Amino acid sequence: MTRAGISPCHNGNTIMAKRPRRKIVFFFPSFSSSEATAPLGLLAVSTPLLRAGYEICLIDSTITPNFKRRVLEEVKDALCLGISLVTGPMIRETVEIARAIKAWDPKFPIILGGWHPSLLPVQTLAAPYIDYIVRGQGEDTLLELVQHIEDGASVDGIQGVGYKEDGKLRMNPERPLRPLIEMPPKAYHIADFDAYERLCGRRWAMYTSSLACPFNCAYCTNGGVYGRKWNALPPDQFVEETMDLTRRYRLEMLWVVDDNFLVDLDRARGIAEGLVRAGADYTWSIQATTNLTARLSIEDLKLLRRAGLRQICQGVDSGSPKILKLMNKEFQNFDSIYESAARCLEADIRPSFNIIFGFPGEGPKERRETIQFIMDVCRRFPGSEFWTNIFTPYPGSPIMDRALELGIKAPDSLEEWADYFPRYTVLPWLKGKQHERLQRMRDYLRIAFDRIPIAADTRKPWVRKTQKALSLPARWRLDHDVYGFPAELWINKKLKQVSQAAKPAVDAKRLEPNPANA
Ligand code: B12
Ligand code: SF4
Repeated sequence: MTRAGISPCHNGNTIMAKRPRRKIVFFFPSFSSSEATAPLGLLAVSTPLLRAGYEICLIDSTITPNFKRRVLEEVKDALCLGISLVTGPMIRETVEIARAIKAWDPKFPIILGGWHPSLLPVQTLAAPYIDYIVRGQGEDTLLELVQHIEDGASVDGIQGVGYKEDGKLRMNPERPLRPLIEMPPKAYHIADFDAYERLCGRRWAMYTSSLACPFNCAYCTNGGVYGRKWNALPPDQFVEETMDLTRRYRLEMLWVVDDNFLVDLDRARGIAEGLVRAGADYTWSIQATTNLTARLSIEDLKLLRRAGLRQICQGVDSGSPKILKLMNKEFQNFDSIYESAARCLEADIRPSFNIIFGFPGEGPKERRETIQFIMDVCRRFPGSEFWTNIFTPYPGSPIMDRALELGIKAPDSLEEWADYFPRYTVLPWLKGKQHERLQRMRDYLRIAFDRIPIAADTRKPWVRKTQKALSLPARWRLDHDVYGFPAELWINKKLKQVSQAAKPAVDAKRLEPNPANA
């Protein structure tokens, strides 16, 4: 049986849909992480389709070992396949699935949506195995597109759609952005939270409460898709929806993936007050800029803590004033970073900072400044955590043209973008010995100070203790800028090998429906 008419994925040998071709199959390619949960973009575009009477079958390759066979089975009685992807490794499985489907039926419609097709629509559509791309918000666009495909009608004029006609690529005009408050709730009920929990060790979900960000950091692609006009859900809706969501699916945690949750401080306070009143018993984390976090008083932060907030992820990005300027991050000063760390910790909220190494203009001097800054924050404010990345330039970001001038080669086809990240963490201006040295610094930073990932900590106590002991020589090395003969890294690698938890074999298809989902 279908779950209340929701999931028409074939269950054993039973073929669900009697009406021909009213089923849409969605595929979510793996982003190679065990910190997996339901793909929000696909849950968002599902609601209008479900409301219009379509059936949805969602296949997430991260929780479905035989995903290719499953997709090929499910498309047999479906109208079309939709895939959601960002630039990088997700493209590999996208291409694999699309090619396999075209080998089975060259006419079966394949639609790509999400960040990569939104930022590079023409090149994505040019792939011979792709029929349609959707740019930007997909809720309204996909519904219209699917209805036209079903009717065999021309899709000319459907805003946000790119398509092929007589071998030519056609791009319809963009669809104006709609504020989040006008969007329907996401179809969380089609997600298999049991399977995600088995993989990740924690039961959690993502939630969006605002769109866009008023800032314009040079490496960020958000402006190109969501613009700069921040808009948000009111506190009541946040409280009501998240209470319902966490209770219905027994979630222990929500990651609010808004680009900048704290733009409106009164809204944040309203949400916290509402959650406290409602007796919320889940924890949550947010993303926000340090300047806005530093605007919160200690009372505000304590209120948010009582409401379940446990972590504020903040893009510090560099410890060098010169690099922050090049990144267009003059809105953030160093005082605000220290203030934010101090106050968050006082309120027992984890300040979680991101760093981007290798931004154009960064040399050994600026890298050293950043390392010293990280060490200083972690020592003065124990409990602060830093996550580091190496810069990858993305199309659609303000820095992309400069990166091309500096020797980055943008791929010419969809499939070549699959290797773009992480290949382009080795940059024309950061390669060879310099790159190796940076990777070593990052490895030492990882063991020098504790960080708490989303996935459950499966390390044995003795592994944890030994890793803790390694943090002391790691800090010494970072202080003295000495990375030769990295014995601690070698020991740590061995420790990781012995403590690696076996990945559970999860096949969503074989799972019993969760009564909470019905
Ligand atoms: C959550 C998140 C993650 C999570 C994903 C967790 C998960 N379980 O899905 C994690 C941490 C794994 C992650 C990783 C990375 N991420 Co990320 N991530 C995000 C974030 C914050 C939210 C995504 C989200 O769910 N949004 C909410 C949904 C509702 O919105 P949406 O995805 O935009 O979907 C809408 C449309 O795009 C469209 N749509 C989406 N899918 C589809 C499908 C179809 C068929 C259709 C028609 C339409 C459609 O309709 C939806 C509703 O309107 C975004 C930033 C953002 N503002 O969105 C960055 C973002 C997507 N990530 C980004 C990047 C760069 C990365 C990393 C490369 C970072 C890194 N250096 O490691 C990795 C890549 C991982 C990999 N191996 O491929 C970039 C993508 C840029 C690009 N060119 O693709 C973004 C935009 C951040 C940024 N500002 O630069 N990420
Ligand atoms: S603050 Fe974050 S979301 Fe806003 S522009 Fe900068 S990187 Fe992008």
